[in-house]
Order: sequence, then C-alpha cells, then structure tokens
Amino acid sequence: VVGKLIETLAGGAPVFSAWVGMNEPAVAEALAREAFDAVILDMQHGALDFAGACQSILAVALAGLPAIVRTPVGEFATASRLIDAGAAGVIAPMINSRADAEAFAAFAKFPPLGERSWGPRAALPLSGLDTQAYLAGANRLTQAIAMIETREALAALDDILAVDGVDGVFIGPADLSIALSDGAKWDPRGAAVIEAAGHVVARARAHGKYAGMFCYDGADAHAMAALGFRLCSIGSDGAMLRAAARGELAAARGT
Ligand code: 3PY
Ligand code: MG
Repeated sequence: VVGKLIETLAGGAPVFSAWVGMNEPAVAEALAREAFDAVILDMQHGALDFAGACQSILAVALAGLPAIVRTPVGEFATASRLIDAGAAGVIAPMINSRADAEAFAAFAKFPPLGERSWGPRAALPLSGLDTQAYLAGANRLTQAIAMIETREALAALDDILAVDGVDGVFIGPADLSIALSDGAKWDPRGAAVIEAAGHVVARARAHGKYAGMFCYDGADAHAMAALGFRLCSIGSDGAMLRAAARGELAAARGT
C-alpha cells in the first residue's frame, strides 16, 4: 500500500485524502474503507500521539490505503520514525527556508538525498520489498512534503522546491491567511490565499513537483483540484462526524 501514493501521483489524478485528528485507529480505518486515495493523520493540531499514529498507519494499511502523517512543528526526527512505522509520506508544517527544508529532507531521506537512519521496522514488511529493494526505492516511496504557510515560506518557495529531498509542498491556508494579513484575519479562501495558491501551483510545476492544499469539504477539494492542486485533503474526521450528526438530527426533528 505504501507505493499506492506515488502511483496515484504519477498517474496525474488528484490525490483526495481523508484527514484524521482523532487518536483512534478505528476512525482512521473507517475512513480508509471509503474510496479516498490516502488518509492524512494529523499530529500537529490533532490529538494523535506517536503510538496512536503508528497503530493508525497500520489500520489504514489494512484497509488498503497509504497513510501520510503531519508532524508537530520542527519534529523532523519524528518524521523519520513515522516513515519507519510505515507512513507513505510525511508533512512538515511551517517550513520557512531552504535550511528548514534541508533539515526535514535529511531526516526523511536516505543518502545521497539525506541522512535517514536505517530501521524500517513496519515500512519494510508493508512495502512487500526485500531489504535491498526497499533501500533502493525508499526515497521515492516515502514522500517528504513541506508546508507553505507563512510570508517567509512564499519568499523562499523556489529555494524550498529546489531541495532534492522535498517531493512536494502543501499549503496551510489558515496560517497563510493569518500571515498575509499580519494577524488580522482568518480567511483561508480569501483573495490573498487564492493568489498565492496559483503561484505555488505554478512554481511546484516548474520544479517538476506537486502542490497540495488543506481543503474544508468535498466541494472545496474539487475546486482546489481544478486550480491544479494534486494533493487535496478533505475536511476532518471531527467536522464530518458533526456535519453528519447535525444533518440527521435536523431530519429527525423535521427542521
Ligand atoms: C493551515 O490551514 O494552516 C493548516 O495547517 C491546515 O491544517
Ligand atoms: Mg497551519
């Protein structure tokens, strides 16, 4: 299942991913049973801890999908451990410079792209490859994705995209809107973010890489895919649960 992510990316169709913040493998597994292309587990703002993320990666794999994990800010060593645990990709928030991108890549990739330490505990059996083939394929198989969500990141975008060990970038539209308004406004679909979005898609393409976007629901993900984003997450487990509950309750009450 780990290879499915790069297969979908290589095929050119957008990767539509579920977004999980609950520290509960059964939730990740339930979403993975739907026809998403991947499941993103969020350790930055979600409630997932390391053990929960490891179990959720396996639960998602059991349902046949690749898992991508977003780490807390600056926790590149955790990114490395999550790849060992079988993550098909890691998303690092707040990558603001070439130095940040290089530090991230160093932990996510084996030489010559980085300095990842050997120990693919669950990743190797999940890959279905022998040891040598895993070593040869791991740098491609496991995607390192840098979040662009500040003015600094936009200014350093080409430098970040030029780092060989960074496979793609992912916009955090909420933080980006706060940054671009100097803290005045949460406006993830405002004109400033949409303008930056077009630029990020174009620069990623120019570097032969892909851009992703955090999306709030299915219609939003459809619209962002139409703008050229190739990795679009959809809502969150909590938001979907509450929206479904609200709808059913309204139906029950006839309101
Ligand atoms: C953002 O919008 O800033 C994100 O990081 C998405 O979770
Ligand atoms: Mg963010």
